[in-house]
Amino acid sequence: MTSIPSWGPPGPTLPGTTLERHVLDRQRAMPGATGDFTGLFQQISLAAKIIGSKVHKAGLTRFLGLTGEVNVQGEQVQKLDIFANNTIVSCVEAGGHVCVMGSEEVDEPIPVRDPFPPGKYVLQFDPLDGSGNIDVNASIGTIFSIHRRKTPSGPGSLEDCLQPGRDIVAAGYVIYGSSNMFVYAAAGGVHGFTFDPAVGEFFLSHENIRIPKRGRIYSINEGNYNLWEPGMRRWVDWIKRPDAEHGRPYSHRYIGAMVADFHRTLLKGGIFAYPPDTKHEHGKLRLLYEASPLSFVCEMAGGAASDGSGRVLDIEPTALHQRTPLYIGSADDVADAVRVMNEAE
Ligand code: AHM
Ligand code: MG
Repeated sequence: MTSIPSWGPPGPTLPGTTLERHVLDRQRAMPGATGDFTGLFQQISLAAKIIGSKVHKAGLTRFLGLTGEVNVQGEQVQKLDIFANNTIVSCVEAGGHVCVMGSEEVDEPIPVRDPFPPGKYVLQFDPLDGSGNIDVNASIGTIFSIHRRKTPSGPGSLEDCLQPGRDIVAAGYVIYGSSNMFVYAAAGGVHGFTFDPAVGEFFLSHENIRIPKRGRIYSINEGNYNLWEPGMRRWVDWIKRPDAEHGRPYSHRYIGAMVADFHRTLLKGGIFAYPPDTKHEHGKLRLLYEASPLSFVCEMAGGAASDGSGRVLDIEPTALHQRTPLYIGSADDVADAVRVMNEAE
């Protein structure tokens, strides 16, 4: 017999810290914590695992479902973004931690259905962002944010959804790529977890992510060049103009799925932008479940996010699906973009 417990000293779960353990440890340190927040994260992470598994079989499922939307098991073949939406809604509402949800795929706020009790949080999400990338095996992702409810009790409402990004309690994204990753930001910083398919868990792989103050990459759909305002064109011309002393020209990278373009920007630095153009008067991206959550992640990692004139997190939302211009990434690169765009002619 030995006096040392055979399971070892208290510490991280072996072979690493799971997402659930990470959130739980941080919640335990908060006075008055009830476990609701950890519970909500468990539901989101379960949904992410289910969606990730489906995404990785997407080509096969599509092949099997070619004739008449029914696969060989006789099941309806759903579009993946609808499948992702329904998976998140059913995982999360059953947990009892939210009172209402907002989704890119659903016109109105999504109430929590009977028999599930309304909880104290509000979840907003884009279930499968960049879903056009599925057909070409490129990365796609899920984006989410969590607010506390504003209405005092009962079913949640639109009022609970229309909250500025600065009041987000936690936000993050899941990227379905060469590996699946879950990145979340809360009061304790920004942390990334990589999915181990053999164990079926997300394990901490990127602790306390900090975005570089300046990068060397810009990310934008430059096919829209002639649809932009002159200030926007001026900034892109400037960032491409050789200036060895200041590290220009920057390299250009654009996957066309914001989660993937943002993930690279977060890790390597630089800037991602979706400005207004003649087709998209207010930009293309949606404030509540695309721009706001990623702006929260970016600021928590030391970066910045602007709509061209002010902080994205300070925009007061007026509609569930409203759009906003977005310039997000390294603090110095976002400041340069706003300065050059707004310079007098
Ligand atoms: P989606 O929510 O319909 O997928 O659209 C959002 C996506 C972003 O992921 C991406 O940054 C952008 O649309 C790409 O748009 P574009 O093809 O105009 O460059
Ligand atoms: Mg989207």
